[in-house]
Amino acid sequence: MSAAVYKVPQDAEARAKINRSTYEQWYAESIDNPEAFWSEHGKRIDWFKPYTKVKNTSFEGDVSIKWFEDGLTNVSYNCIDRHLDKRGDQVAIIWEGDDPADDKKITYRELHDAVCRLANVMKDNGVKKGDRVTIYMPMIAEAAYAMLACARIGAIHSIVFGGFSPDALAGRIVDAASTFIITSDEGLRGGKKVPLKVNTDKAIEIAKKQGADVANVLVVKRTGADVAWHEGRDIAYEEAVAKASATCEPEQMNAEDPLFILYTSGSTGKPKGVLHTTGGYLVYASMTHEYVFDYHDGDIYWCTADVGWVTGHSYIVYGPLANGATTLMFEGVPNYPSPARFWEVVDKHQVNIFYTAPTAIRALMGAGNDHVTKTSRESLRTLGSVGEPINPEAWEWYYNIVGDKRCPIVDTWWQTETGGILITPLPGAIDLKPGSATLPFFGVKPELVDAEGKVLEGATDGNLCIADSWPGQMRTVYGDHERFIQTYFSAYKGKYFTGDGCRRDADGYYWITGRVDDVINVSGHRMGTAEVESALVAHESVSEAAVVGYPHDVKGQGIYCYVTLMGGVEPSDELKKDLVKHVRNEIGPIASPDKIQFAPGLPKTRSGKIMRRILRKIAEDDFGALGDTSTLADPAVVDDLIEHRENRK
Ligand code: 6R9
Repeated sequence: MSAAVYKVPQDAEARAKINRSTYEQWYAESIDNPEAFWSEHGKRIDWFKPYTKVKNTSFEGDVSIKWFEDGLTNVSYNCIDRHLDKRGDQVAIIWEGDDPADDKKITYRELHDAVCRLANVMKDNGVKKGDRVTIYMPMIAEAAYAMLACARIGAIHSIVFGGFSPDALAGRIVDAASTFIITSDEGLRGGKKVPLKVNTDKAIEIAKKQGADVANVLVVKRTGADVAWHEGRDIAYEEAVAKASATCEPEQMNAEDPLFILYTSGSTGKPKGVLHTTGGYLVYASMTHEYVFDYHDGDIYWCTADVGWVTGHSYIVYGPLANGATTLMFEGVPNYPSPARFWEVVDKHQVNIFYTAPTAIRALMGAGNDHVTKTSRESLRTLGSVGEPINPEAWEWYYNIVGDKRCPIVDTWWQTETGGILITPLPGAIDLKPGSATLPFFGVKPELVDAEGKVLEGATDGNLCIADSWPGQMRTVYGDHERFIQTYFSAYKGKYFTGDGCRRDADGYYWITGRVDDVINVSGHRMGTAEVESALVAHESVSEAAVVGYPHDVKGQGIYCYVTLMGGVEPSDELKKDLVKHVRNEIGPIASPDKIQFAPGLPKTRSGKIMRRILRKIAEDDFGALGDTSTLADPAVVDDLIEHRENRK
């Protein structure tokens, strides 16, 4: 842990919308009187019918979360229409292609045109308010059009990351009972093509067997690849939008009408459909975007995430556009054509605010400083980090080399479930400590609790809970409210449990230490160990599997798999390769196992529970501290696992 403190730079403070005393005053108000605080800040978005009720939330019993519940609004209207008078000709989206020669700028007026046309194409094909639309797209502007078009007509979008396999896509289509899919012929990342339409066709076949009924697939041309065409089902985007009307009135949505579903991994079972609603989500996404990045009118803002993750939803599309910002959408990867790409794009588009993930920072740090220092980066003012704990070395490099010691780093802690940033510095208000997400945002009440649920005070370690609701919070697990209650509100009565461990220091700063459940974080992507295990046991040669994370220099955590083979199957390197391929096919490349160890047996308690604590220690090559193994059914298996460990230092 780093002891260094970086004071708020004077010019950052002078420029900032929120300084330290405003932060303290607003924070106190937001906790002492959330009704009054959010009643005021709810007005930052436009309402067709203003709300009279502000907060109606309970973390007990059936758990019910409602914000601004009698207000009527529309997210697409707030992200586009309301800006047209003042900023019709301002650039809304700068699109930077995978190929550095490929870019384009879309003004708010052009965005309005594109979104209305697409909304009409959906309507003309029978998509109605409340229907679920699956979006499986590369990082092209049409992905943002698709989100906003859904929001405009009240359809609920479910974006599936373009790196997911047909199986993973099928599962999400089935769970959401989507009837309409938007995809593209192919994606393009780092010069490589991603067969999105081929995957979609496969996914629909799989989903059909599980009862899904997909009526239409709207296909955007990206690479122009020759793709199979299903007459009557598939629709060519370019032809359809050219014919469609460019006028589409935004649907009047209740604040609590669903906006989107986004699937995320938990410690058990299938990925959960995290459901976010309309009013509270947009208020929270836009407010955090403005204050956390100290966004000012005219700034060029770039978040490098993919729209397939929540960061892309809240901080590429909804937050920035609600604020009338210019948001940059990047199709490519950090190291293509070279590790200088990010900084070249920063210079090319004069980016002021840059938001990325620690895994990218670590990878670029490894590529050497020259790629950075040969660029100017003078436009940069604020840097951001999200997705996993940032180690102090990477933080210092980001601060000193990328930001030339000028730019505050906002290390933003949040989750798919939280809709927006919960713990973070504000660049003009909060002194920084490398590796700490620092202090809570307005309205957020963190609590550290011990295993028994006792609330711990002062400087301490504990499980991170949030004691009361904030407007951006998820409302339910789509189609399974009981699972919502069980997952987030059953461990500690009356509190939202985040699944993260955390330390609070003597200054009240929060330091997220990582997940305390069976979720691992690989390059900022959340993965349930159970998902990888179920992919492994689906292989004909595998009888049992246990998966744990281990520290990885670039990815943050790597995936370590213990695999027990079926009787008669011989272990081999070939089989290992086949298992890696198999997991990639089942879930996607982001779930590729880093290490596979064949294990004749797994350490289990007498009641049959796998002791993951032990497996984690062995994967970390730290078996000197295995702790109590006396409850194991067969302690001898541990010796074999240690002897054949893959991570020998
Ligand atoms: C936004 C996002 C959520 C999990 C979360 C935590 C980890 C995210 C972090 C961080 C330390 C940060 N996490 N940001 N850990 N410092 N600044 O990443 O959502 O994909 O749902 O992941 O990521 O463990 O619980 P999601």
